[in-house]
Amino acid sequence: METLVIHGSPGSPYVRAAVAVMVEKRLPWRLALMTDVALLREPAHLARHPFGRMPALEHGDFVLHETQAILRYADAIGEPPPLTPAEPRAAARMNQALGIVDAYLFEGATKPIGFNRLVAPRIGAPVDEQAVAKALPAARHCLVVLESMLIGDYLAGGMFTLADLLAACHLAMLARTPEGRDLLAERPRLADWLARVEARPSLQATVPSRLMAA
Ligand SMILES: N[C@@H](CCC(=O)N[C@@H](CS)C(=O)NCC(=O)O)C(=O)O
Repeated sequence: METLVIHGSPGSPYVRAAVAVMVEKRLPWRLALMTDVALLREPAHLARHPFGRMPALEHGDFVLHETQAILRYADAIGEPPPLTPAEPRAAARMNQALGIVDAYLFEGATKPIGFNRLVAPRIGAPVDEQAVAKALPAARHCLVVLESMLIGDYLAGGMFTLADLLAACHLAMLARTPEGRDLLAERPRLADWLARVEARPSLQATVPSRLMAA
């Protein structure tokens, strides 16, 4: 199998998920490090990702962007077990959780809180305290809803799915901020689920500091 090349930086929860799925599915992968956000606007990257974001995947002459698409592609071509339930309602729950992560958790919480607490200080950008404070109710709501989906051990029931993988990458980033730690402390069942998912070899192999060295 040809190596799957993921373009992005280790600090991104989406990039982490794209690499973690390669580990879960025992696919050969390589991270093409994007150390500077200016690279996102370069023609070479825009050809891979017309929205100038990360990750982008190259697999031979096949190029793909959007993390959900990358997760599903890896799940389809990698080794078993599948990370998508066969049972329609469980699959629908997985899709619902993936949608929540993209539409609400990332936009409402990981992005404003994670950027201002983790990225801005590192790159010398101003920290927007108002944006952090404004994000807290939406972040709390996301955590309440995700916790309510934990009827079984995982977000879509009894099996670990792509939704657990993506949501854990986002919540792990949030948990590295003081606000995220407090919000997770309010939700012990979700915190327990996060600890279980983060203990998986795929998540362990992709903590940002390890990915940077990969
Ligand atoms: N819908 C995209 C979102 C990807 C995304 O927003 N990635 C962030 C990093 S976590 C990014 O590229 N940010 C750079 C920017 O917005 O300029 C996906 O699912 O892959």
